[in-house]
Amino acid sequence: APPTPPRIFRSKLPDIDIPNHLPLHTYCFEKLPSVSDKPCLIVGSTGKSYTYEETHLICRRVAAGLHKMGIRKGDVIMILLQNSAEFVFSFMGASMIGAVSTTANPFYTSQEIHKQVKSSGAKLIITHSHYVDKLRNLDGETRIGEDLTVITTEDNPPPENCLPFSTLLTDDETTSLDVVDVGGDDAAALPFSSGTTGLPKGVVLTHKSLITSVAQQVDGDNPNLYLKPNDVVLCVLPLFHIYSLNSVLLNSIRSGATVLLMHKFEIGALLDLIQRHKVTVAALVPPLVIALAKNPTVNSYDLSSVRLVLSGAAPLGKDLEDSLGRRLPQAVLGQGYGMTEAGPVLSMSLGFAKEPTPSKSGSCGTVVRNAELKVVHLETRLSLGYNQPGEICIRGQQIMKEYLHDPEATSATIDEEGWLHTGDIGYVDEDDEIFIVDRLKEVIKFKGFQASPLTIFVFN
Ligand code: AYL
Repeated sequence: APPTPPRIFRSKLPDIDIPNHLPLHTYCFEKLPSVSDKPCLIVGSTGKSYTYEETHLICRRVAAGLHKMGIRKGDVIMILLQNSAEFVFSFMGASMIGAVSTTANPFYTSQEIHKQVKSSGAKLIITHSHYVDKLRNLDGETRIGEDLTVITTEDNPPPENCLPFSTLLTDDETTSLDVVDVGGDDAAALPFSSGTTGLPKGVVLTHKSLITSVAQQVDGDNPNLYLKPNDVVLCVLPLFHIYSLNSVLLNSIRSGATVLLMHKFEIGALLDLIQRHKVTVAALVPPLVIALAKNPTVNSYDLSSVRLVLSGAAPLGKDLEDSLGRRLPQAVLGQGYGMTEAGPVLSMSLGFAKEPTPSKSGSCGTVVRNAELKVVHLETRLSLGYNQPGEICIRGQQIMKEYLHDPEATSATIDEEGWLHTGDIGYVDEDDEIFIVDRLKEVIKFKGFQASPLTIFVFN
């Protein structure tokens, strides 16, 4: 008898054409002419805002500035920043010249940062002045200003041997950009992740993978995650993590929505900003859901503008989801399930769609469109049907290209048929909704983010 074909789960939404041959920045800013005067970024702490046109112009200036500093296609820059407009300008500017951004948590120890600098091969770091000390003389070799260019966001005066961000803001934004041919299989982002085993590794996400992932969420006649130009999207989760970079920043820019940047989480400031800027969409992790659901100060703010709350990166219990639902009765609550290596989104609640189908409390939604998901038996590796827990695997153009310089780890994660093995145990119920029940891997998660035991996370 022929071997039984694997049981493959698909989205209820039809596949769409995804323009993933484009460069990421071109795809994200594709609708620029129709939103040019709308606010793209608002800096929460100062209230300063940048229209789409201004944002795009500054990104192009930074691109030309990076080129002037010797950064070329394929070169890696490290973005070691808290959420800020400069983060966005740096990431998009790098993309425009085909450079790759490796993002890191500024709260990492010197040692952790230095490991990532070495392993990614970053030539230039963009950071805040008060983190520069972490970069000095880490191995007794690297010298700031010599082997490593360090750019700081605060201008007057920058720390010794560092350059101010304004150096990047050349006024000849048109030069050197048009000649760079980027897109498709070229790397765009290089986040670090431990994956299912071992130490942090560089996850190569290409222009194609990131465009595919964003399109799977926000494109099509009936997008899985429906964002509109008049949405104000809360960006409190750190952009150095792929969840916020992809599902908040890239999704919002593609959709012409406004991104409200918060450089750190503080409950009072958060509530104040939601009320003041009439936030409509909030992407959260379970610890922030707890704060919103349980903190008594929430009652003194008007949060009625919030229409959608996305939770991801860690399990969200049914009870917690229900108590947030009582606080925000007007909002649709639901989960996204992602993994850095998976591009990152595997599934999302269809309650967020333009024509929504409600998802069950506790579910991670349905597999995204233009992708295949299967659940395999832990021993036999055979694919399983409805309601049978096993390892979740995903296939599609959104997944990572590879782990940087690590073919062994790559082939242990992505098999010959293109299936990425997540190390998560879950099942798909008879309504095609995904439930995660356990993890095979040893990843340490702290407040929803991968962390080494030494790491003090930004939310503390
Ligand atoms: P990484 N429920 C339970 N566990 C989850 C969930 C969830 N909703 N989402 C992620 N995880 C766990 O690489 C799971 O073990 O990326 C998964 O393998 O830091 C691991 O976290 C991956 O951790 C979104 C929504 C991105 C979520 C993400 C998560 C990115 C976390 C985009 O829209």
